[in-house]
Amino acid sequence: MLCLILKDSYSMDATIRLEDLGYYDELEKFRVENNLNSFEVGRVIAEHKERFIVKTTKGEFEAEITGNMRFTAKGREDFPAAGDWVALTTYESDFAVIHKILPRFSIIKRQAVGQFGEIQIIATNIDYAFIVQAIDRDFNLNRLERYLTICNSSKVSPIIVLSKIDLTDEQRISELLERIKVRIKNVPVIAISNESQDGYDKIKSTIEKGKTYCMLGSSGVGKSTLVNNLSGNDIMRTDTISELTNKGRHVTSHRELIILENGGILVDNPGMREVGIADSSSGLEITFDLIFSLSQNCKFVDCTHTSEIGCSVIEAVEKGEIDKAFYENFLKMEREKAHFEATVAEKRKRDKEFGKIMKNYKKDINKNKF
Ligand SMILES: Nc1nc2c(ncn2[C@@H]2O[C@H](COP(=O)(O)OP(=O)(O)OP(=O)(O)O)[C@@H](O)[C@H]2O)c(=O)[nH]1
Ligand SMILES: [Mg+2]
Ligand SMILES: [Zn+2]
Repeated sequence: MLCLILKDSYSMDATIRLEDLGYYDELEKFRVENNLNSFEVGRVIAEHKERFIVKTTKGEFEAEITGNMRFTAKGREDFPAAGDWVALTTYESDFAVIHKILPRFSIIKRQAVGQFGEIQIIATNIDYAFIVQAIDRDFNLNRLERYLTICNSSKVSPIIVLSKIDLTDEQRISELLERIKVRIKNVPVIAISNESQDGYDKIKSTIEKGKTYCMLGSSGVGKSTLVNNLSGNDIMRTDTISELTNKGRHVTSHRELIILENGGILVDNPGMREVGIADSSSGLEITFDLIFSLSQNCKFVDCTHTSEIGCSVIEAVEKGEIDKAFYENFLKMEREKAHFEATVAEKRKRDKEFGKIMKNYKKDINKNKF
């Protein structure tokens, strides 16, 4: 298993408390009510192919899940993920067995790349997500709205970070900030440079003790550099290091969690190339609330806002009241969501039918026994 040894700002101080990792009252209540007293509690700080690193008050443990957990799992969500609180048994050899995942208050997920209809968990129990986009070729409002939607469907508050501002001038920065403002309302935007550390004060002042933040964004936008600089330790490997070793780009390959000196908790993530929508909840409604509130006035209740007469959304686009690209991105993501939901429903139906066949088959076998 590939794994980094994680140091945190508490470094050699072994007296870490669960609260420092973000533990809160309801979890403790759940633990007591569910008779989990014989287990320890820890937080998953990294995962790689069903192996996990769990941090507890005693240190870090490499962990596996119980066979029972594996066999009863119905899908990806039944496996631990970075950010999860788990009940576990630890062994002296730094090894542990995870018995149960404690309730999650948020799950950031997307469509698994190359496996349509499947989901991938990015992180759990996240309070805020820093959506990092660089001012260079990476800048893309459609993609920004995708990230917002995955945050909005999972009760995670987004904060947009515009990075690498040292590579351009004031005028271009204001222009980009203005373009974000036209399409995205009510989401804080912080412009930063990891080189000059401009904007760092603002980032630092938004980070609260005991809250968990995750880094989302494409590869190479500066997520790990930001995490490293904020933590004061060189924990996450970034590109500059790999240039020194001349072995190609060192990208983040798995999810990691660290604690800052001010008590904030950060989860770094590998860059994502695709941000497929994988949720049927209200994510799109929040991201595109302007469109959803206009649609109340559409002539038809089932208006698709594509060609109908009396569509308030189309009217608003024609009058220039809503941005055309914003509207087009909405339609695209709506279609994608519908397609994803249909695929999931189809898959469920197939699984159910297969289950029935197996049941009948077992019955037949049993009948023939007598
Ligand atoms: N000029 C400039 N370069 C930056 C800035 N932030 C990061 N970089 C450089 O961009 C490259 C990628 O940075 P990383 O922090 O590894 O990017 P990442 O987002 O973690 O990438 P993945 O781990 O692949 O997702 C490195 O060479 C950094 O030195 C910045 O604000 N300005
Ligand atoms: Mg990285
Ligand atoms: Zn309409």
